[in-house]
Amino acid sequence: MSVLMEISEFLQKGRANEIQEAIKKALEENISAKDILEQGMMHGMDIIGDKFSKNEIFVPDMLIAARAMTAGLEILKPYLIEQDVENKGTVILGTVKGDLHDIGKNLVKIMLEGKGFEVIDLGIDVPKEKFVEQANEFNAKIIALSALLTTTMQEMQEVVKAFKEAGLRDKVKIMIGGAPVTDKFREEIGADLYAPDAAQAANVALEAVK
Ligand code: B1M
Repeated sequence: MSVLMEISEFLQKGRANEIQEAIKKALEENISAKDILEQGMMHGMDIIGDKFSKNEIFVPDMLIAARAMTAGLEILKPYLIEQDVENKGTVILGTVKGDLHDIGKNLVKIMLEGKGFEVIDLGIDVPKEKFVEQANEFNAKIIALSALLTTTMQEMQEVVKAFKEAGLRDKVKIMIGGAPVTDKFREEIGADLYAPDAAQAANVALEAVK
């Protein structure tokens, strides 16, 4: 079995220590961090998602896979980040209220930091008021919202409204993303930026502050 398939398997089984060792092995074999992430870890996570949809596995299984993903990202993080980049400004990042998924958000954080943004990570289940308060306090240029559920993506519109009501809408760019989110949805709710994955999120953010 190739080392990338091993990584996918360890992720599905939630084997945090083994996945870290397999990632180190892949890096030694000069496999790029991007391939390890996409063809190893995210490949495994997609299989977990499919099995969950088919009722073949349950929430605790998703949870241990998520722990293995986080353990793997610890090893991979330095390889995803560009060195010596100049400060590009502050981003306030969080998963919206009602939503507990944070792996995609954490990847977005790594990629934004890699491009030189200072990222204030508010975590998961973040109420709209908190985004507004932190944007004000840190004079943020970009508000980055993640949602993984079709139910919680609606909360993104509430965040956009909250910035309007606080009189701060013109001061920030609001970027949205997450599996159910699309550019069409961005347009519908009046957000500014959309990116389908973490690497593109960093590029879109960079363009927006140029
Ligand atoms: Co949940 N879950 N989950 N889950 N979970 C999904 C999302 C689901 C698609 C699974 C399925 O049914 N196939 C489904 C959503 C269905 C829907 O709404 N359409 C689902 C469900 C139903 C649920 C619960 C309701 C289950 C239940 O309790 N019955 C529950 C909800 C809890 C809540 O949030 N209130 C729940 C819970 C959980 C766990 C807590 C167990 C766990 C999360 C643990 C954690 O995050 N620490 C979990 C997991 C692991 C998943 C799956 C399997 C994997 C998600 C993940 O981490 N993917 C997921 C199925 C799947 O995605 N295949 C599923 C890897 C990650 C790198 O990808 O987060 O998509 P992703 O991020 C991507 C892009 O989306 C993008 O960049 C990343 C890639 O580079 N991106 C952005 C993300 N944010 C961005 C922001 C941006 C730009 C891009 O700009 C700001």
